[in-house]
Amino acid sequence: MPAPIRILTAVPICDGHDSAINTINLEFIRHGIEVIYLGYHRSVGDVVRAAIQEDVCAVGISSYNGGHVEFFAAVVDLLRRKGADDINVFGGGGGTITHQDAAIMKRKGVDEVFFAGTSLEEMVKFVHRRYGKPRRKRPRARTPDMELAHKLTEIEDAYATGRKHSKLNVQRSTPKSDKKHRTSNIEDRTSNVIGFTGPGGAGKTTLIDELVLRFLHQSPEGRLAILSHDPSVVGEGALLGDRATMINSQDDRVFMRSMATRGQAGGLSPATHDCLALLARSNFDYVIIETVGTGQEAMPFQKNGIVDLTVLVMNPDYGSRLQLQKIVMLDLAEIVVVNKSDLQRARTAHTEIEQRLEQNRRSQQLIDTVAKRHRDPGVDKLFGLICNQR
Ligand code: B12
Repeated sequence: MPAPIRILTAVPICDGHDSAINTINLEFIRHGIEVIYLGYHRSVGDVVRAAIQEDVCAVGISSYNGGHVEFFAAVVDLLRRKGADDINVFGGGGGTITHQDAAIMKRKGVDEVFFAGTSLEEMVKFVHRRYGKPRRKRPRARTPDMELAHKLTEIEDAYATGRKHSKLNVQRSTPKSDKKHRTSNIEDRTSNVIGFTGPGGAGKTTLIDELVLRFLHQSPEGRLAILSHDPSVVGEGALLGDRATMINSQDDRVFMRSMATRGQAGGLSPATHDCLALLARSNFDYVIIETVGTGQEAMPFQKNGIVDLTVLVMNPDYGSRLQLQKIVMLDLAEIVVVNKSDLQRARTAHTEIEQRLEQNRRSQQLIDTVAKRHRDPGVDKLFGLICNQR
């Protein structure tokens, strides 16, 4: 099976018209395309950085508030200057983009502009026809981030197509049974790997973004990587939308990659381990891995000990106390976070989870956070704990 087409979509800076792109995203994923959605009000630099890190075939821009000739051209130009000229640009903007504008945009390197009245089917066909073929020989990566992005694609593609990928120089080793070695079995790792998991809607992505903000302030030279997962079925598309939430993470010191689970249950993708191994050897201070929203039985990081520290993020609204007995990760996580602790049920949740953790007789930490709140003291405490375990 060929690897899914991956495209990035975004709405330009000073533009909040996201309704069109939301509709188009859904149509693309219904037709087997993996869409990384960057969100609205995004700068040229943010779009190009994301396109390179995600190593997409093309960027789809939806523009309504004017300035489209300049914005589209600036994206094409910056991609070329960064040596990523194999990433194409296309898009639309209803009646706000005239035919004359579109002709100028095409002369400046934009592949296609769609006008009002185009059917969704036509756009899907265009993407399959234009970007569905395997990419020709890749241009030589000009930066370490671009090289990393290309290698991650090779790994994902090898898994998708069932090819062996021994040539990719991704080493695997046997699990360490010695409990004292809490480091993962990923060889030659230089980074600390922190795993975040928990049910959907608990606020994992927002929490990670807040931790990234603190890291960027604390370490002016530091770099970190994020490997983020969203669910998908084999051969189907996926909406990889974490970038739209992660505002602070749109920074040159953050390398972020979005992965679809491509049919694997449990929160991660078949290619995750190898991708993580590569990232962990790539001189980041931290590699953060975020699972999809998981169920009670999930133990995403148990296999081969792929993380150094596991954080379980819970929503206070998990139902009755009995439900807690069934959540396996409550036995395994080093840190349990009750996010959205401004909600009414949060105090009860804290007490019930505390009692549940006491049964384990391990030194697990329990922290209350409100990740969406600026400078939340709970998030500060979590950040301190993560830094201290290094
Ligand atoms: C819906 C809408 C809104 C909604 C937006 C809701 C949302 N979350 O998106 C609301 C009411 C909030 C809004 C607000 C504003 N709006 Co308004 N809005 C529109 C409206 C009516 C429709 C746009 C739309 O979503 N169309 C639906 C899409 C699916 O269809 P389409 O546009 O025909 O696009 C086709 C193709 O171009 C293609 N396409 C589009 N994008 C992409 C991307 C890719 C990758 C691909 C492949 C294809 C593609 O898909 C469609 C296929 O048929 C337009 C008027 C119009 N008729 O276009 C004004 C319009 C865009 N808005 C306008 C303005 C001025 C504003 C405001 C500034 C008003 C104000 N003073 O507050 C604000 C700004 C909001 C902001 N933060 O940016 C102006 C822009 C004028 C300009 N550029 O010169 C317009 C043109 C109205 C007008 N005639 O004055 N707006």
